[in-house]
This record gives sequence, C-alpha cells and structure tokens, in this order.
Amino acid sequence: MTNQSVDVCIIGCGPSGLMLSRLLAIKGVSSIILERSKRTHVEKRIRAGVLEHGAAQTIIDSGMGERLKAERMLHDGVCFVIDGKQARIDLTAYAEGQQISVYGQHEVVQDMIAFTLENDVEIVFDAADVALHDFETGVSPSAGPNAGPSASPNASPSVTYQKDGQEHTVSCKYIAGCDGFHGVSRKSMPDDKITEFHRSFPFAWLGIMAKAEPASDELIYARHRNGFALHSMRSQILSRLYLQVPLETDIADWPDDKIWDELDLRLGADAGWSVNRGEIIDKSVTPLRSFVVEPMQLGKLFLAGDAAHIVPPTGAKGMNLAIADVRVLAVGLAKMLNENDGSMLNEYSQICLRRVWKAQRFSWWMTAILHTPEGAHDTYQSRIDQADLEHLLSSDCYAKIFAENYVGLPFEV
Ligand code: RFL
Ligand code: PHB
Repeated sequence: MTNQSVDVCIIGCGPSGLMLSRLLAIKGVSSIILERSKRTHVEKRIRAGVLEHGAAQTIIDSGMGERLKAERMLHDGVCFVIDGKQARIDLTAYAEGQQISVYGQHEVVQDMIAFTLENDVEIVFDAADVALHDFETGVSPSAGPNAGPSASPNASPSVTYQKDGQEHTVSCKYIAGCDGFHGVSRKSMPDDKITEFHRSFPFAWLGIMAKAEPASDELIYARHRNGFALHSMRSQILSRLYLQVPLETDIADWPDDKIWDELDLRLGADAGWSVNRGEIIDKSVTPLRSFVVEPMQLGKLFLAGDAAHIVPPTGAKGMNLAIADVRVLAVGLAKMLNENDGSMLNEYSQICLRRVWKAQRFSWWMTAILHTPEGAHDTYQSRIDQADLEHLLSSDCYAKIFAENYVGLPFEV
C-alpha cells in the first residue's frame, strides 16, 4: 500500500493526458498519469494521422515535437474523388497559409511518453481498477453553476488503483479524466449531473496500414456509390487507407485482394489512377459515432478528449480536440493552483464545448456527404449530398469555410 500526493491526478496516457501533464509541468503544477494498459500497447495503438496547424504547433511549443518537426509530412491541400471525378482544395491558400501535419498518433504518443519520463513525471502503466473518490465537492473560489455542490470546498479528491497485487492511493487537488470513451472517469459522474448526446452512423471504417509508397502526395477523400474511401499515409513507405463497410463487418470477409480492389474502384479517378499495393501490417474495423457529455466538469473532476466527446474520424478532429481541451484545462488549473483564481476553471466546460460542437458539426457533415448508406445511393438525400459536394468544390466561399475547419479553428485560450 502506497500513498502519494500531487496537484493533479491524470487518468489515461493518450494524447490528452500526456499533453496536459506537460502543459501543467511548464506552469509548475505537479501531476501523475495512471494508465490501465501496458506501455507497449499504448505506444503501438494505430489511430489518428492528421494534426491541425494549431495542434502541431502546441506539441512543438511544449518541447515534445522535435521528431514531429523533423518527420511530419506538411500538406497544403486535400483531394476529393467524387464518383470518379477528381478535385482539390488548396488549404493553404484558403486558410491564410496554414497547413496540416500528417504524422501518426502512435508516434505522437511515443514521443510524449519518452519526454514525460525523461522529465521525471511519473506514469504508472498497468494500473488496474482505477477508482475516483471525493471529487464532487466545490471546485474553487467563485464556483460556477456547473461546478457541483460546494458543501465541503476543502475536501480533497483521491484516486486508488491496483498494481503488483497492492492497492495504491494518489491524493490530489484535482482529477483530470483523460481516459477515452470507455474510461472510468465519465462513468464516475452520477447520471443526474450530466447530459449525454449520442449519434450513431449505420456504417464502420475498415482501416489498413500497408508497407507501400503512398500513391498520392495528399490525402484523398472519395465518395463512390459503393461507399466512402480514404487514402492517407504515415511516411514515404507507409500508406494508411480506409473503406466504408457495413457495421457488422467481420474482418475475415475482407481478404487483402478484396480490400485493394475495392480501394482502386472507389478511389480511382478518370485517369485510371490506382493505389500502390504492399504488405498489410494492420487491419481493423471501427464503428463511427458521435458523442458529447455536458458539462465536462463536475466538482474537481474535469474530462478531456475522447472521455468527453467522440467524433467520426472523417473530419480528422478527435485528437485535435483533445489537445484543444487540455490547453484550456492546463491554464485553468494553473491559475487556480498558482493564483487562487478559479475563473477560467469554472468556465472550462463552456469554453471547450464551443469548439467541440463546431467540430461535431463539421465531422457529422463530412461523414454525411461522403458516405453512402448501403443500397441508398439513388435517393433524395444522396442527390442533396452530391449537390453539397459540387458546391464545396466550385465555390471559393464554401472552400474557405471547409479549409478553416479542416486546418483548425483558432484557439480561444
Ligand atoms: P485515448 O487516446 O483513447 O487515450 C485514453 C487512454 O486512457 C486509458 N484508459 C484508462 N486508464 C486508466 N484507467 C482506466 N479505467 C482507463 N480507461 C482507459 C486508455 O488505455 C488510453 O491509453 O484518448 P485521448 O487522449 O482523449 O485522445 C483521443 C484520440 O485518441 C482520438 O480522438 C483520435 O484517435 C481520433 N482520431 C483522429 N483524430 C484526429 O485528430 N485526427 C485524425 O486523423 C484521426 N483519425 C481517429 C482517426 C480515431 C480513429 N479510431 C480508431 C477511432 C482515425 C481512426 C480510425
Ligand atoms: C489517417 O491518416 O488515419 C486519417 C486521415 C484523415 C482522416 C482520418 C484518418 O479524416
């Protein structure tokens, strides 16, 4: 049995938890990260690939972006293939010179973990049965309406976990729930204190990573009567590709050749373009869903990233939102802990949710116009979606709105 004390106990060692820990350290606030999985698992999990301009800059400014700076692929534009016809949006021209960075989330996480450990912040991997205690009490001086009951403003939260057959306790001033959609933090909030908003989509993405030179320098989003496809990449020798598939898809029904043929069909434009094939080293199916919890804070517990909201990956927003959340949270916590000023912490939810809902709208819209529900490609809705895409690809005003959202809206904090 051990007992430790820190300012902030962070649950989850994904991009949100790691970035929060670093931003707090810069402001002299101590933290520990509790992670239920093993380090190797966390570092190998293949997920996001696109960083907004501001998210990449945040990683670089935090000191954790040396490899990102050296190895990222900076993109000026993004391509679309709509029923075989190709078009391109020049992001940099429409978004005041800003670019997106293509760099794998697992590389971001590896870089952040190495940096965190080198800088003597503790990460406990393999932490089982993480449980949150006594966080519901008042948040701070001048607590706002979402801050929970303030019956005992001096009560301190704590977090317990099991490791190596022992129970451990972390006493802290605040808890940050950065533990993803399936984590324990949001589930610890009483149902009557939160409102959850859900939307599910009637399809999933089959994603592959392949040892193949990307066949295009830029990302290609395709809408085809068979469904959506996406051509992305991780490096000059690694391609990342996705196909819209039915929700109940069994990966065994998709042998490699079938995947490649379908990618060629959906992504192939007029000119007979085809993807470069290679050894498939990862294959997975992910259902698409949207989710938001309001508020993102209760007493001294603050949720960030996927713990508080999920978007379908079509808009490439999830990891970017996670980074935007913890920028706000770090400033709010530091102001409270260093200056006894709770004004920003009490506004945490409202500030984050303004960005979250805009990203929800953008991700929902990207998903709606680019996917074709099975058997529903000649419907009223599919004609509306086609018209929407044609407008996007022929209008400077519309392209500017797209580019502003895709490279990332400005940060409030
Ligand atoms: P994470 O990354 O899920 O990390 C949460 C961590 O918490 C741990 N955990 C626990 N630890 C202790 N106790 C518990 N009880 C715990 N329960 C869970 C987990 O093991 C994990 O280590 O959440 P975070 O940090 O909020 O980061 C969010 C991002 O991971 C996510 O939004 C993105 O991956 C979404 N996403 C994309 N985002 C982008 O910004 N750009 C993209 O291009 C992009 N592409 C994608 C994506 C997500 C995808 N999938 C697989 C859903 C593409 C795909 C296919
Ligand atoms: C990726 O490279 O994994 C990726 C790119 C763009 C998206 C989603 C995922 O919209």
